[in-house]
Amino acid sequence: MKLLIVNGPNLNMLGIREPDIYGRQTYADLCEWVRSVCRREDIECEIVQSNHEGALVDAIQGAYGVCDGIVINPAAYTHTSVAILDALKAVALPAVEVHLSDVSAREPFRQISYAGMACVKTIAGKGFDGYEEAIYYLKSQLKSR
Ligand code: CA2
Repeated sequence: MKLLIVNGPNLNMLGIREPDIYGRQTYADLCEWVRSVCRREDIECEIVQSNHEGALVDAIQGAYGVCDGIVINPAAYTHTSVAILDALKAVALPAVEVHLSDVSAREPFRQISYAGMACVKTIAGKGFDGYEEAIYYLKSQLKSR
């Protein structure tokens, strides 16, 4: 089983600013956490982070025929990107949307999620643990197919 983990703009800045919202751990810590969960679950993973919408679309398209599922935190593109929504629909892989913060309790502009419209589940407000929950969820869904 192989999962693509996609992280959007500014997530590479984790731990540097806004620790009250996103915590003090860095992006490298997040990648290590995801890798350790996947190792434990015997899942192969590829982790991609980009600040560029097209690069995120390319990464999602690249999962077609290669990965079994996608965990995606599109960051700010969550709330703006029809291109990422279309890419998720195009590859038609089971995808779980993850947000570190509880977007439902934040600004009105964060209440819309385009990517979420193509996802089987959304997990928000659980920090790094949200990625673990997403990986477990996809594993259980994929195993029961
Ligand atoms: O809560 C999340 O995971 C978000 O996807 C994070 C995005 C935000 O735009 C979404 O609404 C919710 C922001 C990514 C990280 O932004 C940083 C900003 C300052 C310092 C460090 C990271």
